[in-house]
Amino acid sequence: MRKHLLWAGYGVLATLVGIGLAHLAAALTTPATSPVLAVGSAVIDRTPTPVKEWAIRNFGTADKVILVGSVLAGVLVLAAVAGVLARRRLAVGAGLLVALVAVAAGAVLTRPEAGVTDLLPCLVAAVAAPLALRLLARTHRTAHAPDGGRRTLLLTTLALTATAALGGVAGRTVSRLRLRPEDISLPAPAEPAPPLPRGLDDQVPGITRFRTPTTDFYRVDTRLDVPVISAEDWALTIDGDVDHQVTITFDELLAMPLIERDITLTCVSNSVGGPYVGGARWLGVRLTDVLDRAGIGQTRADQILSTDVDGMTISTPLALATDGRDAMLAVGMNGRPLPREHGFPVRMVVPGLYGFISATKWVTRLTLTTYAAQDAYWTRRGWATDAPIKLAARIDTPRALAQLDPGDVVVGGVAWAQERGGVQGVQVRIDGGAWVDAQLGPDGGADYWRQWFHRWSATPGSHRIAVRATAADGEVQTATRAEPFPDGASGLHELLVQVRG
Ligand SMILES: Nc1nc2c(c(=O)[nH]1)N[C@H]1C(S)=C(S)[C@@H](COP(=O)(O)O)O[C@H]1N2
Ligand SMILES: [Mo]
Repeated sequence: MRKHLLWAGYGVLATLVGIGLAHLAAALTTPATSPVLAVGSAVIDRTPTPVKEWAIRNFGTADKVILVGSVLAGVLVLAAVAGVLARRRLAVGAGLLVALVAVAAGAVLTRPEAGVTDLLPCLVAAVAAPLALRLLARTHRTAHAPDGGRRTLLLTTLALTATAALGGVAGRTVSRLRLRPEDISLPAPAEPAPPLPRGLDDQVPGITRFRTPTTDFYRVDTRLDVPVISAEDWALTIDGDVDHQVTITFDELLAMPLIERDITLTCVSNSVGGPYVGGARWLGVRLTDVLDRAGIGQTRADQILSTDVDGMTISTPLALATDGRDAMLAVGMNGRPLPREHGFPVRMVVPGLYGFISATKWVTRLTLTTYAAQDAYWTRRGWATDAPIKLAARIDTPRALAQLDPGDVVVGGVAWAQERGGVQGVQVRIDGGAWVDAQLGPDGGADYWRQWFHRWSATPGSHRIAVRATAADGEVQTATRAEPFPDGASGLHELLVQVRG
């Protein structure tokens, strides 16, 4: 038994050496081609929608950490088996390790824009892991020969552990360095946004900030890594059913008139009261100005199929994107170039539509086509093609199940009503009583969220707080419950609190 454990350990160590060095090779070339990340991405793309929904609901943004952890755990179990097999016959154990790498290579090659050079990290793993296993097997035999050599075995183990760790850490460091933003300066907007009024941030403790700081902005995408694109290499092609196909460089894009807008981005995966929503100031070129370069006067298209740098696709209803709303190809966020996580160098932002049908990050192609002819990533997974952001209000403070002192309690949060003229009113209801008007924070524009608060004299006991929003177009937020799939959650945000006696 002890022998088995020892050999299982050799298998795991050899595999970690392969993974660590491959991770470094990937960081230096294309981060997404790191074997574990590639398998993780392949799993994401093949996970059935209900399972994905469940994972996002229960683990939130940690779903990816859990996914990569599970993939890694599975690999290491097989690696241990390979080690045990190598005890009898090295070739069998090494063969299993190579087979594992082959699975990862398959995952790398199924990535939409994969090329042969993307196999480099897998190649590194396919060579390093079996070599490490052989080294361990040989040193083990020598160590257990009559004349000993246990010191050498210990040193070999330590050296290989260090190699694996250094590979992993160096890979991480290189990736981090490459993720640093590029030093570019953006022109001033031709149409600046008015200054954003001071929000209720300092007045209502616990309320969501009126302007989401860029570093706190939610991130939702299908990737485990962040693409590294240089503005100089970037270009946008507009093709499909257009008068003439055009390609625009980053400098050409910046030479067009820029607009600046405060827009609240919202993810369809939010359950009622969910966290994936943020307010930022976006700088970009009007989408219609860009489409006009290619000419869409004669088009029979009904969707804009946008493609990102790795071939991931998002479709946006053409009629909605060009109906006069401030849809843009954004280059700036909160006064700075886009961070890489949020789409550097260029992303789409379309007010009023959930991100999954509008907010393509790292966008490189806009294809004018029809829903009948082409399906985007989420369309194939059953999500709606037409998904306006639903009118919603969220309670930020107090927290659900909070223990409060009786007396004055400030209930507060945010509400959003993009492309409905903005939020006109917010009402609060305690214990199923009458709806009472909350006070609204300042107006940041029709496509921006609004903060609200309500002073409540809390009495001892358990209480239920509910909130609902009204839009400027008269719509009142529905109480009818719907899950995020397929076109966004609805229902009222409601929570329980305890007031001490
Ligand atoms: N290339 C690409 N763009 C994407 C996605 C993606 O997976 N890949 N996710 C979309 C979704 S679902 C949302 S809600 C927004 C989120 O943008 P953020 O991460 O900047 O907040 O990006 C959208 N753009
Ligand atoms: Mo989303």
